[in-house]
Amino acid sequence: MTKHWDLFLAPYKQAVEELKVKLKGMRAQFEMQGVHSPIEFVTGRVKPVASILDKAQKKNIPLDKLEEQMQDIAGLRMMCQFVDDIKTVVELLRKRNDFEIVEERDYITQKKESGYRSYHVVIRYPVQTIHGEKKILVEIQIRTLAMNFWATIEHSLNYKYSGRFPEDIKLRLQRAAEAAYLLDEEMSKIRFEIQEAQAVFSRKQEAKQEE
Ligand code: 0O2
Repeated sequence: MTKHWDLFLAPYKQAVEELKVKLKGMRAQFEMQGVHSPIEFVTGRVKPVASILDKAQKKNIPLDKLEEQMQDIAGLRMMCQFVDDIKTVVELLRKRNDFEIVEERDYITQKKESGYRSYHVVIRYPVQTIHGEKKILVEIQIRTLAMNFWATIEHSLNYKYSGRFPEDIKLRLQRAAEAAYLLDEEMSKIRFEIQEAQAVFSRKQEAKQEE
């Protein structure tokens, strides 16, 4: 059974590793040009088998239909400093020709009832294997640091309460989501001040390294 899952997940693992390199590479290119990077950091993971089985059961996905129907077995996350950076990142993804975008879900203009905000791009990514090319679905979640903070906390609480939050926690999470939204708004308003400060800081760092 473990061998079966290892074989099934191998192309997903490969895709996550490859895409981490590619998406981190985008950040490195901005840095090299000395301009603000719309990408703060990138993470990636393959969904654990237990979570795949859980989700398949919840969403009634037959196990022989996982490849077509479960879009986030391979998942990447791209974190941005500012809400406007998300648009820039999505544009950059749309321009790439090493994968095809199959779906976009905007939970920023239409946040989920839980308070969740994020932009999801589902891509079909070609993995090269010894048996030829295999195209798999990968979900890329693009969000600000504030959105990520909220989602990370809510996700861990979800484990504790199995999605059935007591009313007071639900309310607090919704208020926290509102606070994260306001934080993003305030940061956007002083974006240019922040970027100027960051540019000065990185020039100082470079000068130090050259000494
Ligand atoms: P994990 O542990 O992150 O891998 P559904 O799962 O039914 O909500 P669907 O169709 O799979 O939705 O697509 P969706 O909503 O675009 O993407 C699901 C993923 O988005 C989730 O994966 C989370 O990563 C994230 N997400 C969606 N809604 C929420 C939310 O309310 N709170 C948090 N913290 N994250 C959310 P999984 O499968 O939950 O698992």
